[in-house]
Amino acid sequence: MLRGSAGAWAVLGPLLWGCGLSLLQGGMLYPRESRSRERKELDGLWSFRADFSDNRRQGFEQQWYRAPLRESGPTLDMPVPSSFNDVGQDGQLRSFVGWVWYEREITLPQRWTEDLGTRVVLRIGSAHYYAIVWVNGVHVLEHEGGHLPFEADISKLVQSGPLSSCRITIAINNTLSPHTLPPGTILYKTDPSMYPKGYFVQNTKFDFFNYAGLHRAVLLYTTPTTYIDDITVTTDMDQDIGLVNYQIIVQGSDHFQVDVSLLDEEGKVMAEGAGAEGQLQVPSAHLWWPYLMHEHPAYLYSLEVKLTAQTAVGPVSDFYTLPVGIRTVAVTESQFLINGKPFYFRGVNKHEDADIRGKGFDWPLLVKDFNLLRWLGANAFRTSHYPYAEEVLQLCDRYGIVVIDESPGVGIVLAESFGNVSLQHHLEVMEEMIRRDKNHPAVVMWSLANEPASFLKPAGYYFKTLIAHTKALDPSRPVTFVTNTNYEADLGAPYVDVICVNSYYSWYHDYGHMEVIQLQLATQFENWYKAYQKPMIQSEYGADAIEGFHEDPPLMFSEEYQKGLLQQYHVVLDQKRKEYVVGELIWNFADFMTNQSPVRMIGNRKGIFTRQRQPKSAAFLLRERYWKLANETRYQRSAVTSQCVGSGLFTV
Ligand code: BDP
Repeated sequence: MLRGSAGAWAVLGPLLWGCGLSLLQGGMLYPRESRSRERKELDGLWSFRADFSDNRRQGFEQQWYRAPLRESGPTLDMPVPSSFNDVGQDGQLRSFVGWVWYEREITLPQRWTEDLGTRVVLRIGSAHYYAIVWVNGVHVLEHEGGHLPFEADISKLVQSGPLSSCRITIAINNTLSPHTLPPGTILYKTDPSMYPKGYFVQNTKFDFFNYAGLHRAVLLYTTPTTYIDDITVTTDMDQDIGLVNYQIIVQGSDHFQVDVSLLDEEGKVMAEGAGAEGQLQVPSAHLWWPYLMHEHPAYLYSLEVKLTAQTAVGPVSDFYTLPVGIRTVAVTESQFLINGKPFYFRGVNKHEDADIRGKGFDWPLLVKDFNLLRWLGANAFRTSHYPYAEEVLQLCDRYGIVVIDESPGVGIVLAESFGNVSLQHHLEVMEEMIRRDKNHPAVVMWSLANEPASFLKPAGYYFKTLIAHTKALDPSRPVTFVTNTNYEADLGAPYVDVICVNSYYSWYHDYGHMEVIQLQLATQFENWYKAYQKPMIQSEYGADAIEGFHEDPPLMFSEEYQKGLLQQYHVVLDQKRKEYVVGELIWNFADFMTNQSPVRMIGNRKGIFTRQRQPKSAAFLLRERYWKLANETRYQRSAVTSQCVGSGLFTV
């Protein structure tokens, strides 16, 4: 039975989006250059200071934003994008909790400050966790949430008089509370015989280091004052005709014309339309297929949008080009379908994490990771446990790597984190996330959370509401959250489309006893399926291994144990994938940093690659498996070979 046909969603989608369901103002298109748009990247060295004062509020009390930061005290050079934690030699800064201050002075092109027909926007890709922004000492914006972009129109400020430079100050606080996403708590330790006055620590219930700072690009971009504010695209198929539904939001004028053209990869116009809303039809459409599922995966069209408007200052044009992949997604009782064909997630869980830069965006790392994914023969990953940089999703679109896009709802375990304040924030985060990521063909499912305490009483209402809202915002994609709760106790599971379960048999319990894995895993799948008849994904499984540690017979933390544990899982996955298991995502792609603890040896070592992206034995095992699976789920004309991975092409 089809739970929701892509066709019905495609019709409903634009209608619902048009109803103004969203609480958010404005779109969040990726800032691309075009004939009418320029960008100025502000990556590089910023001035930086952490506020070590007892109450962490000295920066506000002394108004550090009013004058250049160097005038209120010493500053450090801080690279952007990067976490601030690991670039220095100061242990106190590494574990700092509170407000840090970033500042950058820039010179603006003359036209930007003089042409009143130009709109200048400051865009911050992500600032973890709470950010306040000033331009030339004037407060322009605040944002909560460390993983999604936010922006402010600063035209008035930079066009208010003769001015060629502009000072941007950003104060960022990494403190987490029971109502933030992810949640956390501050614990004051008051025993004077053990701790100095005012001593506190930040506790979290998630297993990665709470890196902080300006993690993604900060930039300025321009548009005309009448501009394309948002584009929403959904796609469908009618026989071999690709249907591209589009809706365009324009700001700045009520008198405008919108023209759209859809170009193929050769730049040939395949369909044209006029008006802010409509449907384009592409005969003999090339579908967007996942990696290794087709001889030409990840086919992308370009939607060229042209806006023309009459304004007080004369005619204005704005241009924006959006990559579009035509594909459908649907879920049955036992299958996950992409373009009507069963899709099996052969993949990984990742983290945004690396030496020195922490969670700072880094192109070489990103390209390396995609080369490793394709070397593995993987076709999917989950953005555990927060939305990743937009550039990551762009590469997924280009390479056909399917994404389960996860919100920062990780570690929701306190009862108070299921209350209305938290729920309201989670609803807003889903809006921000869908607003940013809705047009990526690679994104096939939303994940709302990881391992919440979904057995707690308020969890039922929480997930029911959250899932309904997410589906109303985007009826075109299935919704899930990742659980480790017992199947009988889980109050959120009734509302998801796909059951995603994490389990660590023979690791966190029955340790050292790999012989119990098959029985326990088979029981897990059977119980869940009997209860829900929904497709299932093994969304995490794995074992720590320190590279170079060898023990045979296998002992925990050796490469042999990690490999052996995965092999036991694979036996059961091979049985159940013939029935209703639609995917397996290893925990984790690479080793990553965590808080210090007696069970973490410089971070979590469950990577099949080291933190420096070198393979452990398990990586070769998985590579063999994934290429074998790719050959089995043959939609292709003949076997694929791993040799073709270098070119990213698939040969027949
Ligand atoms: C899972 C969590 C993941 C952890 C993993 C582990 O979802 O974030 O890193 O356990 O303990 O329960 O390695």
